[in-house]
Amino acid sequence: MIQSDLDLFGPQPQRLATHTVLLPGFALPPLEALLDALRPVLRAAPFRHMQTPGGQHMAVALSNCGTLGWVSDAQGYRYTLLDPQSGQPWPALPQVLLDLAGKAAQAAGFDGFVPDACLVNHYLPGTRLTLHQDRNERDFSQPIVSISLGLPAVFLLGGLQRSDRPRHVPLSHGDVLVWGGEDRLRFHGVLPIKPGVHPRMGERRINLTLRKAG
Ligand code: MD6
Ligand code: FE
Repeated sequence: MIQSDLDLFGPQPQRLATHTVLLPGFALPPLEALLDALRPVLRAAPFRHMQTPGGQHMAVALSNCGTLGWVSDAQGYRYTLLDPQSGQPWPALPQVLLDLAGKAAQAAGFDGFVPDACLVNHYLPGTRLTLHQDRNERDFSQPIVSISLGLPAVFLLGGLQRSDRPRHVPLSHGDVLVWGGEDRLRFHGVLPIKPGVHPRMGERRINLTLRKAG
């Protein structure tokens, strides 16, 4: 097969580890519907910089939709039913996001993924996310689906020890990363976002991480 034939099928999934799969451009077909669904979510629950248990402010601004929302404050990290800023339940998880997350998980080999939490992270140029593990969820057998929008990023895919040297994974607008199974507790982070303006999303990166938290 010649290269021009291959291109007709678009970029193929890339397995980065046993249970970690990158789906390049997977969020592009439903992108406009996804952005339409996000607008009212972010009106009801605007981006904010949460406090860390150590008393700093997070560089990443965040919001949530779904039954459960991830929060950080002086007491620590946890999921809540109510947005602490409004006192109201987090906005519902839009159907387009539920569908996209289910399809992405399936494409990566995880059947029947039904998230109840979507963390929405907002990065400006220069913002980074330090190495961490996602361990506030109840069931580590459930995967995580992560959608990247806007400015490109370098995702740090580490190992199960903080000291394991992370692999650098470039993430572009529309890419979806799915991981679970034995990779679920890998350390990971995001290098500082390079300055730039994305033609559709402007001067920002937005990451949506969908989880079954409860
Ligand atoms: C981000 N993502 O890409 C931050 N966590 O902006 C995460 O922290 C993350 O992408 C767990 C699984 C996938 C992720
Ligand atoms: Fe994470």
